[in-house]
Amino acid sequence: MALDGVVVATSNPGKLREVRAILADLEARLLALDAFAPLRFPEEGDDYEQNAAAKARTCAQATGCLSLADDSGLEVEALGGRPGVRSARYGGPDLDDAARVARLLEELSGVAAEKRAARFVCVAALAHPDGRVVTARGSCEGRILGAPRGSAGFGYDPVFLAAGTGLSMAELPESEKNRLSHRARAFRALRGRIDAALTG
Ligand code: ITT
Repeated sequence: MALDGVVVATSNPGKLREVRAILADLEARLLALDAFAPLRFPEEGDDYEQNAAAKARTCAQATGCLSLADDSGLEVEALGGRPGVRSARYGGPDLDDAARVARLLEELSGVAAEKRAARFVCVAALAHPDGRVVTARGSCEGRILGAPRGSAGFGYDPVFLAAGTGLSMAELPESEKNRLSHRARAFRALRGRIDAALTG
């Protein structure tokens, strides 16, 4: 089934909302996956680029539409970069966002504020129905707080102090997160390719 628009291949409603805001002035409708029959995505591996490309390509081939996806994660220096590409799977499949945050704080208990450096990473992918894929990466520096703050956003936002703001990602106004986030940077870097795909 082909529709007129670009499909955002994510099952995470927080991501969908952000991608729509970041690409608000795009010359195409951004369609949610639920406009289509349920899709099965491949198991995720340990490489952001490959995971993002696989999600976008699977969606583009199944829907016949240009498709966007992202694979993202939180890299904590004191944990050697974990949970990183496995951020959605951190602590096992049964945890929700709040439980993953609690587990992260527990793992970091006793680690001093200046040793809690972290970064969010996002790889955005654009796939054509013929299988071609391009990707772009963005990141955002910060630090893990001692306790959650704020209620906006999703995932690890309440414990991520965004560098230079004095606020957690969940305390920032949405427009501000969508200006400085890893996701904003990745999709802005991909923007020229998306525009070209829509006109070409
Ligand atoms: P899709 O694969 O369906 O897009 P997902 O949530 O499983 O959704 P990922 O595999 O890319 O997506 O996992 C990324 C995880 O990293 C996500 O579940 C959050 O826990 C975390 N994360 C990514 N971006 C984030 C952000 O902007 N704020 C807070 N946490 C974020």
